[in-house]
Amino acid sequence: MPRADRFHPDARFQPYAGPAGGWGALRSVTRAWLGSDNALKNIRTLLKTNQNGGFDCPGCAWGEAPGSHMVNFCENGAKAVNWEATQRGIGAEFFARYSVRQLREQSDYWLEYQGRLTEPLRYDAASDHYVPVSWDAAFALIASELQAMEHPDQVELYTSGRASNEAAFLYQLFGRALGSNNFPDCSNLCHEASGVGLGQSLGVGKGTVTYADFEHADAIFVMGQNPGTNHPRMLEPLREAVQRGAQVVCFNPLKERGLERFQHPQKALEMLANGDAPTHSAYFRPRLGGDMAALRGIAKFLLQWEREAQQQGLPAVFDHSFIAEHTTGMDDYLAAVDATPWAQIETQSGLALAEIEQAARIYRQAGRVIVCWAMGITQHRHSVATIQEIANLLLLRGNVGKPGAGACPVRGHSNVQGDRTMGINEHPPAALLDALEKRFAFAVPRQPGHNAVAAINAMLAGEVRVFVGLGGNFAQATPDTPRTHQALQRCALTVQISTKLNRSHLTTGKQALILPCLGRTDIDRQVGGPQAVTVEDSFSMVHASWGQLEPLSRQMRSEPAIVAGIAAATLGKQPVDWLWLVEDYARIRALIGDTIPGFADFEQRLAQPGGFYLGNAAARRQWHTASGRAEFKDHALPDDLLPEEVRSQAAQPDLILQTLRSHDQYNTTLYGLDDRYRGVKGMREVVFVNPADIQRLGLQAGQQVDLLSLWDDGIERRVRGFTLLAYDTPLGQAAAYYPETNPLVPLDSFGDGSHTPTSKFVAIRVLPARASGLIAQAG
Ligand SMILES: Nc1nc2c(c(=O)[nH]1)N[C@H]1C(S)=C(S)[C@@H](COP(=O)(O)OP(=O)(O)OC[C@H]3O[C@@H](n4cnc5c(=O)[nH]c(N)nc54)[C@H](O)[C@@H]3O)O[C@H]1N2
Ligand SMILES: Nc1nc2c(c(=O)[nH]1)N[C@H]1C(S)=C(S)[C@@H](COP(=O)(O)OP(=O)(O)OC[C@H]3O[C@@H](n4cnc5c(=O)[nH]c(N)nc54)[C@H](O)[C@@H]3O)O[C@H]1N2
Ligand SMILES: [Mo]
Repeated sequence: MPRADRFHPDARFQPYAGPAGGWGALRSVTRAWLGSDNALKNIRTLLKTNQNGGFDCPGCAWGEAPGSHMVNFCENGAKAVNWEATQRGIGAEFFARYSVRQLREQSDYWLEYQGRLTEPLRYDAASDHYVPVSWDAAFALIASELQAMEHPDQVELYTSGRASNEAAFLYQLFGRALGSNNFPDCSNLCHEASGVGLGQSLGVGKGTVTYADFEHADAIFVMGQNPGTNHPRMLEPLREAVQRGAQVVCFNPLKERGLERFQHPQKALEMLANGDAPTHSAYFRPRLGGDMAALRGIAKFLLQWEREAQQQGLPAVFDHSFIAEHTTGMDDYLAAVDATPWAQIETQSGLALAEIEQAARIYRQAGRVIVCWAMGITQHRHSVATIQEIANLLLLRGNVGKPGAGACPVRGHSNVQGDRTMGINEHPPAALLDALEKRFAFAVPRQPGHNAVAAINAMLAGEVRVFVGLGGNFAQATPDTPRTHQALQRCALTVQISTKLNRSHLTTGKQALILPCLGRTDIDRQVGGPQAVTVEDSFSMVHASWGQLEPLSRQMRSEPAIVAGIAAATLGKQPVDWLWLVEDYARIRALIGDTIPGFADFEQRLAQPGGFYLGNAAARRQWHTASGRAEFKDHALPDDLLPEEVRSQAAQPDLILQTLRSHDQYNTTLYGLDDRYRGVKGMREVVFVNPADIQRLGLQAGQQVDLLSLWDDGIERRVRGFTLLAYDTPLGQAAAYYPETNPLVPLDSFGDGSHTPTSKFVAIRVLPARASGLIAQAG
């Protein structure tokens, strides 16, 4: 039934008029569960989400308020849990019924909707069906393919950010014992630029704030992020901040409903009525990719005011004692600020100077400032430079390493940060490799490995024998979909360790395996009894997660057990007794304690309620940078946001397209076809365009169009039959959902220094589709 047809009978577009959702959304979710096959059990499950002794929500990586006793889940966390904790399962019978070719014809939504994967499966090319295989035979097949590699770098070990610390640690140890650092991961597609940018500027590749800092901030900048959908639990501290008079300042080309609500929360209005409301939060709508220019503009105002203050003998705008004691490079940076013309700032940011001045004033007036960001900042060519501009701005007023202030890249997957900490890193720090070598006595590979883009290129070049996906949906999450599919198909063996069926399972190498694993909600029983796993949130808090539900099938295995099974079949007991380790995960945690900084006495510290804080050097004003100081970085603004590869084309772009998430999806997992806050119902193949642009292009709202992306490599990149929706987005700046638009993102269009695909900046042409019908559009 829930096959996603292109034209759903109830497809419609009607700008959302009701009060911005927030917690009221819970009502609709409750209704949805009660109609689900699993409602009561799921409600019980949800009550345990994110609480001590319960499991970590498999939704986002936002952290928990310390000592909070409320029921901590949000609408979209509820959907994530409900999706995982389904009673429907698919095994041999399902795969006997459908060939892989038939499955490929189904939508991504339909594939996952079928339920949990319940038994290990091997692809039988002769019949084009998946058939049951024993775990031992599956492990033996992987081992024989790995042993047949001519070179250790013929393996790609992909990780998606739901993998636990324990699974990730074993996985990286296994890969390095094989001799490779090829660990492409979802971070490469996500917050890589934050890690690189902050690492160079502040000496830590993570955020410097904790939850408590939100309670002390005078201003919180939220840039390129849609928390109402993607981090709903963040709305609570944002609302609280506004209520106590702090400024919440948003930078987003779209008026995202969740952010608007916190712009004018009810209580702030009440306070206004009383006449003593201290706050007016602001919402700025830059061009796609315009944030660096906006930030530079803010710095330019600060510099101007600093000079005026000096001339007039007024209190300084900059925090000179902090700058003198802790930083280096400010003079070069200020020279770069001086050298940036106002006109360039204005055109590139898409903001009026008065708006930038307003933002600068808020920044200046706030004693303590947090800057948060997500994909609207990280998925651009100049993302590293933009993030370093955020760091520059924070440093100018000493907004790092004091309560209520700091940098807050808001992570995506619930344990993506932990996976990095555990060593899922194609560019591992030498200290990690040294520690592994010391503890395990084998020669650890020192050459850097492949990130996601490099992995696709290596597969395309036929250089990869085995691809393993520890979770995720590599085929759909990565750019240039047809090429990525071709890349996976060139492998001798593709292995997917997964909870649910997705297109990566249908994009097979010559041989392929599906290995069904337990999810966060499932009870994980090993020889030593039920096991907890651990995760790290965006605030560097590490805590345990205990599955609560009886697994749907006895054939599912835990991620650590699967990784250990592969490793034992391939390497025997080298360099550790893998199977012994997974009998009791405390044994894995002991190894983590021995090798990963911050994890000494791991097991004991886990017993602390709420887990423990890993610590953060920059938050203590210790700078693990090249210079030993926090470093101002003096990048010039990009000459032109349009890359040369687009400018060189004969045709010029009609629009710039960002690819983003609807309210009803978790990355490539679609929970439904609606996007409530944006007013879309029953469709996903839509493109949001400013009405004036629709007119300029001689098109009509509701019309079907093809989107064509421009890049200078002669490859045609096109998606067909998207519905044009007239939407309040800045002129020239369009939006459409990912993953449907990934065929438009060129593999070679990635961030400088981060290699993250530029998913928020795709130059496109819009052409009327041949078979063109109109979708009703109200309001
Ligand atoms: N329910 C749910 N939760 C999720 C996810 C999910 O898919 N569903 N995904 C998880 C993951 S892995 C991640 S990484 C996060 C993603 O969280 P977000 O980064 O919030 O996700 P996106 O939908 O990509 O939204 C990007 C936002 O940035 C804005 N934007 C785009 N380009 C620009 C720009 O150039 N400048 C500015 N200032 N803004 C811009 C867009 O308008 C949009 O509001 O969420 C995590 N949480
Ligand atoms: N165009 C465009 N592309 C993007 C983005 C964008 O904004 N625009 N965003 C990027 C970002 S930020 C990210 S993080 C990536 C996401 O990339 P991925 O992490 O690779 O993709 P997901 O869609 O999160 O993976 C979903 C699959 O994970 C499996 N799964 C779910 N839970 C578990 C579990 O507990 N264990 C295991 N082993 N498997 C599990 C299920 O089989 C499910 O089908 O996509 C990126 N791609
Ligand atoms: Mo992400």
